[in-house]
This record gives sequence, structure tokens and C-alpha cells, in this order.
Amino acid sequence: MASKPKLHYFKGRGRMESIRWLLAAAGVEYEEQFITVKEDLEKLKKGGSLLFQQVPMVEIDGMKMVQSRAILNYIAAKYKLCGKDLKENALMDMYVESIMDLGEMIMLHPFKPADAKEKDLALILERATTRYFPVFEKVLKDHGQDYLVGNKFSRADVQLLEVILMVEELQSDVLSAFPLLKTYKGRISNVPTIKKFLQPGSARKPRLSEKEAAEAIKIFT
Ligand code: GSN
Repeated sequence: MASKPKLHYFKGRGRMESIRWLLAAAGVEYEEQFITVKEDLEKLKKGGSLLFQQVPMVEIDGMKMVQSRAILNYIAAKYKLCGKDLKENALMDMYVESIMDLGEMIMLHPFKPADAKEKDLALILERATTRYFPVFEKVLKDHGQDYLVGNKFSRADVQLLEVILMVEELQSDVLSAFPLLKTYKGRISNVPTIKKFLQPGSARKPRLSEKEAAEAIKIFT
């Protein structure tokens, strides 16, 4: 039996969280090796395990994969969580990249200086509610299907749910103006593998605290 994928990252969401989500959605068990101090990262670098001296790194199928998007693409393709043809995949790429643009703004928020936080939060919520969520609400309205692309559960659904939940952590009623997204959120949350991942005790990571953000800075800079 092939060994479980092994994830190397710090014990926070960052650029690994979508990978954790996607593996969980595919029903794949994995191990995590947490980088807790700068020396852990240096050891990985010196050992030649990091192609570009960066994490996330995932040991999978005999590879030491880096670059979070490459890792996500591999997992999506391997576990058939992508589209059925080039055009579905092109659409999915556009959706997923926009979701990741929003996700990156949220990921960087804890690292913003105190005097920039309020403005940054307002920008995140503005982008979510005026640029991204209206598009996905309209997609669901126009095709009337249960899933975002191709009437089939895919990485786009996994990644959209992940970002919806992150925005809700910032403003709990954010979906009030998006009724179809609200129903969609419930539906995707009930996909059995996702439902399991949403239970307490799963590998899903909580929001980064101020203290954890400071620790991450010490590791990575
Ligand atoms: O998506 C990716 O995996 C890369 N394009 C970026 C990965 C990255 O920036 N990694 C940082 C940690 S912060 N985010 O995940 C990293 O490993 N920095 C250490 C270094 O020495 O550059």
C-alpha cells in the first residue's frame, strides 16, 4: 500500500490549508510534520527537500512537491476533483484563482500592522461581497445546479466552501445577501468527507492568533 502523503508546514492555515481541505475532501488520510522553529525549516532546506527553499512541501507518490498550486493541481487531478474537459478546467481555474486571491487577502490579514487592520478588513469584506460572491451567486442561479462546475462535486466547491467559511469568521452574516450561496454552503458542508473534516478534532486549522502570527514571522523571516 502506498504510504500516506506527508505535509510539511507550520501549524497554521497559510498556504497549506487548501491542501489539507482538498486531501480531506478526496478522503485521503495524511500525516503532518509541523515546522515549529526556524531550525526545522533550515533542516529541510539543508537536506535538499525544498526545491525552491520554501514550504508548503508535500511528500506524495515518491515526490517532494512544492508550490501550493502545483500540489493542489496534482491532488485534484489524481482524485478526479477537476473538470471533464479543457473548457471545464479553464472555468474551474478562473474560479479557483479568484477564490485564492480572496483567500490570500485573508491569509495575510493577521500579519498587517495594527493601524492597517481595520482598513484591510473592510477591503476583504468589500471584495468578498462586491467582486467574488456575486459571481458565484449568479453562477448558481444561472445553471441551477448543485455544484459550481459541470454538475459534479469538484475542487472548486471545496475551495469555495473553505473561503466562504473564512469570510464568515470575519463577518458571520456575510451570506445574508447571497441566498443561493447560503444553501450551497449547507450542501457542500454535507458532502460526507467534508462533513467529517468540519468536525472538531480534524486536521482543519483554526484562525491564526496574534501569537501564532508572530511565531510564523520568526520561522519564515
Ligand atoms: O505557493 C507557494 O507554495 C509558493 N509560491 C510560495 C511559498 C512561500 O512563500 N513559502 C514561505 C512561507 S510563507 N507561506 O506559505 C517560505 O517557505 N518561506 C521561507 C523562505 O526561506 O523563503
